[in-house]
Amino acid sequence: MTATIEQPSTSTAVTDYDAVVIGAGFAGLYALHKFRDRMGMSVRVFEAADGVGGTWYWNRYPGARCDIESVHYSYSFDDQLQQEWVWSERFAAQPEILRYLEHVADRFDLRRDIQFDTRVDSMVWDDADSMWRVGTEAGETVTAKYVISGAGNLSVPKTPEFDGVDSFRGKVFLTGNWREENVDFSGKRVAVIGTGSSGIQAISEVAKTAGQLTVFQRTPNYATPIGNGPADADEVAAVKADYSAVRDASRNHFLGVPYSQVQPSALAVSAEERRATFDARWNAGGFRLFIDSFQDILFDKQANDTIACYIRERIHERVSDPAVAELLAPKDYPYGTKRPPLETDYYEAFNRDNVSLVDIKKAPIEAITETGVRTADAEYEFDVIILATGFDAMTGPLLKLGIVGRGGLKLSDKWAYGPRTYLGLTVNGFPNLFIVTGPQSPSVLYNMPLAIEDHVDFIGDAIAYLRDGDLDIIEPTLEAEDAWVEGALEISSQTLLPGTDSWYMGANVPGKPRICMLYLGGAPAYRAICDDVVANGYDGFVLTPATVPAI
Ligand code: NA7
Repeated sequence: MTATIEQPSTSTAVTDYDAVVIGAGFAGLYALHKFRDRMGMSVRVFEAADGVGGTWYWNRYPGARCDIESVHYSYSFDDQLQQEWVWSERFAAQPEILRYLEHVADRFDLRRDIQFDTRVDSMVWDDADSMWRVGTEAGETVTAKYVISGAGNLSVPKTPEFDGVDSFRGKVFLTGNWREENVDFSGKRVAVIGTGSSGIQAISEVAKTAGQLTVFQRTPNYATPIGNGPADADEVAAVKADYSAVRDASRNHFLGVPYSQVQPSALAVSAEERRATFDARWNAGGFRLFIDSFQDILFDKQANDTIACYIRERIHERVSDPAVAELLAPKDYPYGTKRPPLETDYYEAFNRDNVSLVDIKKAPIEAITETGVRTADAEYEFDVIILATGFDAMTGPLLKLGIVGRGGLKLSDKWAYGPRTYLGLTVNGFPNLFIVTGPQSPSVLYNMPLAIEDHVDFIGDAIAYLRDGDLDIIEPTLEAEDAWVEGALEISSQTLLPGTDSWYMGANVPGKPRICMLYLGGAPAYRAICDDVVANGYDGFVLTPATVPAI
């Protein structure tokens, strides 16, 4: 199958911009540089915040940091940039990542084409003129031939699900929309609700200074050591000596990191060998335990049980009170089927006198009150409540944009039963719309900066192909989209992920369709598919010329 080239189609109405890009995080910044500076397009970026950074702008909660080593969790598109930038820690904290993105914006003179403080709330495809009309909350409308969403996967925090939040007389923070820096918790009675990655990072930090910290946990998590510390000069020098080879190795790895010690099966080795492997990866830190131990842990429940049991044991070793340890140790779902949080001294926090744990599975939160939190069996008083309750992930950011495609088709209607995409990048009925790291691409299970670069490069190549062929519109066929969705779901059904309630499955948001939103075939397989699509002349897409040929 190759692309269909259709005749005729469109008018050649002039647009305000060649492309509108949504968001000025990792995706939007690179997209602007690529399309404007490398392809000569006119580009407008709309950014809701007053600065660049995306995720790293909005998540300033204490302890926020990346979970892939910074020498890998960074752009690869410019060798000078990656050679010159110096990370101070192995896993940089939010302020440093934000500084990096600000540096990138300055270095490539990006800010002049970014319109800050501007939230896009409508994007309507004009069939007659074959262009997007992009509207902002302030009432401005611009037109563009292409729209590229760099709105991210984890950028719409869940609306708090507790009654009475507004009545609380103290201060409420939301980890996913936290802009105050250096908040002082000393002497304060602080609640953290939620023990996902954000809650776990915040708890470890806040525990150090809060007068009293109460953690409300619904589901315990398999958190493992991040192994952070100052960047090791020798390790960094080794990476920089051959950065392109390191990036190639990353791109050839399932998760986009240059790890190479994974063994085929946790069940094919002796208990001693398995333990030695788990110990080595635990000590190395980061995602080594998750992704560089045994290949079958996400596919085989028995293999998963070995690692889940190992982590439970390690939690018990670190928490002094066995009852608290038992509460902190997950039992009801396989390891890795929720995104594994990485931690520093998280479990030790519960050994402190000023930290306590409340099981809200047993006694759920009934309401936030004027003075604190009421659960089914107790009332707690607080000065500060931190909601670390997660995001309307993957689809939330796109559905918030008010996207309407051909013939008035709303994206929210098209996706009423879950996202439907071709390659996680494009949607039938929504011509010339590209989604960077969209649902049904590897996205959050690929090292994000590299996933973003791959997608932006794909989009740039597609636009260049259209330009070179005097083509105007690119849109996936319904057939290709259906096959892609079916294929992605088929792969996910071979893993343990669908059995667990997680944001990967949309299961964390009440009422959201339950469907796996990731392509789980791994980044290398995914890229090979994308390469084939290109090599076969945009297989699965319909490409439409710009003008009706003269008769
Ligand atoms: P997560 O991983 O979705 O974690 C949210 C946490 O909040 C989790 O422990 C939830 O418990 C808890 N939660 C959510 N809603 C409620 C309600 N209504 N009541 C009680 N507890 C609740 O979000 P994060 O921000 O930590 O991390 C998201 C990603 O960002 C992370 O995976 C990294 O990729 C970066 P539950 O498990 O649903 O029982």
